[in-house]
Amino acid sequence: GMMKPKQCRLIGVPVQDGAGRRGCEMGPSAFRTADIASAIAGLGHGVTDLGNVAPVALRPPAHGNATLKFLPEVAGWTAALAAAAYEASAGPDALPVFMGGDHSLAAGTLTGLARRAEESGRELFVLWLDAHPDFHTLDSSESGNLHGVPMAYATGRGGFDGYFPPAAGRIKPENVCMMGIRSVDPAERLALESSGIAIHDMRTIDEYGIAPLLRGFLRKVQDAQGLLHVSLDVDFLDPGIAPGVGTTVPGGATFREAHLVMEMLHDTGLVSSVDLVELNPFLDERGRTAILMVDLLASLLGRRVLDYPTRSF
Ligand code: 6HN
Ligand code: MN
Ligand code: MN
Ligand code: MN
Repeated sequence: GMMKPKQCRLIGVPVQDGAGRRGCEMGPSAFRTADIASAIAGLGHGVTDLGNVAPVALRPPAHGNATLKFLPEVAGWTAALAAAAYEASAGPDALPVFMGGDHSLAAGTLTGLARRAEESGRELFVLWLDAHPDFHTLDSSESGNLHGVPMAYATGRGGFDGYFPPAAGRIKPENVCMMGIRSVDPAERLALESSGIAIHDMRTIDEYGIAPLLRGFLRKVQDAQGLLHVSLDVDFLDPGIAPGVGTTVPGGATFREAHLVMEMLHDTGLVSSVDLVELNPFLDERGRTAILMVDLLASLLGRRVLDYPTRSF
């Protein structure tokens, strides 16, 4: 049923080294400027701003893929974030919200949350809302931008040992559902085919509608009484409504599709943590993308237009 009052914990992650363009380090400031804390508190949830995470210093060896950028820095963020995510997810009502920062931060949050889930005897599920699957290994990345690898790392694909920290916990690929996908590199496509990850690309969403596809996944999470992490990349949204991101891809989710996903998530009461990633305030227009992301989080946390009777999904 519906989401109960949560203890929301805001965690700023000013990482931009994983993205191809500078600016995501300003993301946490933009979310605070858009008054994310008041939006949450106004819905009856507790909210504590834990401030920003800082990376630890790691010195992995040089990697054979010479295109990789900022490998030591992203590895250091991953170690710090796995610990931060594990800590911030303690307690039955905890709902950490990681304010990015580029999507490389999910290497840390997913693995730290997976460790928490393992210790509490629950399955961790992941709803990945993104134009991209971010399923490259360190070897297969062509751009060298490490925001393209977190899902591969968190699901235990090979080649990270000795470069990234040992994963704190692992996500089962069968527990991952991706929606909004419309830009996939050849190496990712090949690896996804045999991965067990459920992928609802934009073509499938256009054809079947986003609600039935999401409902199928949420039933699975509910049947397992799982924990549910939502990783929301700004580029899940159509660039026409969300210009503040470095990796725009045409044909993204509409305003109502995105809100509907959040409203349905609220009605399940299953969400236990959220990443808000890839916001680049340097590319935004008068804060509109930051405000939209905060409004989407508000829908996930119970904002509604009318006081409907509780809906099952
Ligand atoms: N993101 N597949 C592309 C690359 O550079 O590896 C795009 C990655 C986008 C990353 O969406 O967070
Ligand atoms: Mn992404
Ligand atoms: Mn993306
Ligand atoms: Mn690529």
